[in-house]
Amino acid sequence: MGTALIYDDEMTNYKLLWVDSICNIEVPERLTVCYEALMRTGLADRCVSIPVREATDADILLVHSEEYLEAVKKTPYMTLAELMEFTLQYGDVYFHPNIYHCAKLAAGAALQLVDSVMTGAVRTGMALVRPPGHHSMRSAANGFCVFNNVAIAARYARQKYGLERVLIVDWDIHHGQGVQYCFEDDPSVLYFSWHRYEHQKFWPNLRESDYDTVGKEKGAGFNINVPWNRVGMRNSDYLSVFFHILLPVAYEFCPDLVLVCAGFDSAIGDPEGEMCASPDIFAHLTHLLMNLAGGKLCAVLEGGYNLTSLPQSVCQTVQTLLGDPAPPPGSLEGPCRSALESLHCVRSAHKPYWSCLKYAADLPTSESSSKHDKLAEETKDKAEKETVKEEKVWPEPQKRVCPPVRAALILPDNVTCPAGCQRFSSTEGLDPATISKLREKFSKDGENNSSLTTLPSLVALVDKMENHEIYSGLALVQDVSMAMTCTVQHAAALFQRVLIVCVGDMVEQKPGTEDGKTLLVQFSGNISDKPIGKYHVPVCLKKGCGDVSGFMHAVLSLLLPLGYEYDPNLVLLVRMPGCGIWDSVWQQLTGLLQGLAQGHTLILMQEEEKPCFVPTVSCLLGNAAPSLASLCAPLPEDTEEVEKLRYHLQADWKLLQTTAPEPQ
Ligand code: Q9C
Ligand code: ZN
Repeated sequence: MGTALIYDDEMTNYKLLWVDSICNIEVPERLTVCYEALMRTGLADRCVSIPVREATDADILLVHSEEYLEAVKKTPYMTLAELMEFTLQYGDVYFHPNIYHCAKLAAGAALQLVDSVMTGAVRTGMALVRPPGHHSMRSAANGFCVFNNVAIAARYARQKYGLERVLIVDWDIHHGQGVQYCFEDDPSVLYFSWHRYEHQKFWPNLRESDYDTVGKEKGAGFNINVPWNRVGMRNSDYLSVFFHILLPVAYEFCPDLVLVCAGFDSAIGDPEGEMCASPDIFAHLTHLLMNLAGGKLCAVLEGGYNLTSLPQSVCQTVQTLLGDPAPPPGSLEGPCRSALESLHCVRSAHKPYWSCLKYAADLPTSESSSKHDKLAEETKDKAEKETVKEEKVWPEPQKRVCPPVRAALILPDNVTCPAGCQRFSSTEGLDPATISKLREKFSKDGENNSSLTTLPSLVALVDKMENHEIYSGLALVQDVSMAMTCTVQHAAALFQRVLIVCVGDMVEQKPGTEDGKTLLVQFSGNISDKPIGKYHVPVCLKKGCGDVSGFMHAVLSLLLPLGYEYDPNLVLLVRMPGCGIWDSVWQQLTGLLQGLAQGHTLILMQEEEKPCFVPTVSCLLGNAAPSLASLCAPLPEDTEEVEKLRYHLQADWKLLQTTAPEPQ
């Protein structure tokens, strides 16, 4: 299942024709540098190229008024003076004789993308378009936008394919107020946007861009605004919002399709956003959305004005859509105070609407914390005005590792190896001393235990993952506990950090150490005999792993933040027999964890679990997990357990925080 790339250089054929210091950043080169970067890196060739089309009047009228469409239709015949005059009635936008044509192509490109994904021609895709769309309103151009490409695409997808729920993720650094207005009272379209806000001091300076605009009437709860009240937000701030707001809500919403307003003015170096997130963060943002809606994701370009970080970010997004594992998230320092304040406000505003947020903290009734923020801000603003804006520099994203073998499987002889994988039983290159040591260690009672036979292969597989010869692996073993103990021992000697995710109860002693070489997260129905520690996180769920909502909540808001902050070199995912996890949940877990350790996931399963082995392998190969049904409320006990753990651990793991510490 491929990835579509939709582009036509006709969309570079319009530009600003007069002097305007606000609009001069929206240039044709924005598109050409992106396309050239995709060509140069070979990414374009790996995509399915789909032609653009013009959106029809009927398409455009899904969102815009007839009067507005008729007015825009006249612009190709206007003189320069008339164009300038026409432009004046709107905010921060310019017209050109060819912009109407390009705007029809931009909207049409979004619709072509929706069609390609919905008909199954591809699984995902990206449309590189100009003009952008998310600021344009029913009867107004705004913020470089003429027609609202993504809003039109959402209505079109709902109508043509009978979709019930569409999620729009707007990671552009501006608020897509046009999208918000379009779907404000519509519960079938969930709109999420983060945006530079600075307490309404930043464009478009709207009161309704704040966290407390949550949607109206039936649509209450289906509009999520995350205002950034400071510039300089970093990777940790963005990821925190994904882990603690967007992903839990998105999984509860259960979309049939995900549309991304993919603006890259939220990346470092952008003159509009002034944020500090690195271009490779978009690999993770993309990856984290790719297991929703069965992987049906359409990214449509919006903003992005730094001609270096824009193409880098686009390449990261497209490479992730193509299924290449994400780069290491690097060291994340945790969210800043201002981001935590925003996070807290948003979670509390949306508590009434989403059961995953039911236990979110209320806003403090006193004005203490906001006062503190205002004070700090005034001091900071003064300091900022005195310093000259200096050019940001950042390293070019590293070339992502792409080992030749995607998934290697250690299987009993009677199990056939699925297509696209490599059967692995090689012990070549293994030190015989290592093997005999293993045998000594694990053969109890001196008997020649037949479950020992896979151990040398496991060790060899771990070696090849360390060499980047193989991405990921799966072993069907006779004794999962023994295999785990053995693998952990070997991997901890080889890798700096190993994340062990254990689903179900362990029979033998717990693997791992307290020195940070391993981090163990264990999900089970029983209370752990070992206490919670920085590197030992037992998650006790009421129904074990059998409650979908409780388990997913724990994965999204506990396991993922821990995993990202820990930044392992290997993820060991262990499925204990009888753990009771649903196959679709197990697949989600497998898919999500592949964002870590550059895709180096090693899965251990007991031989009897053969039925779920093919679906698991499919996820290792980069296929999306099937969509979970709309999640109901997690059991209160489970939410409490996750909250308790987050509270215990947030001093050690900053990505678990959701509220700002009390000011001293
Ligand atoms: N410096 C998009 O990114 N000008 N539009 C703001 C404040 C308008 C951005 C002026 C920016 C529009 C799609
Ligand atoms: Zn923008």
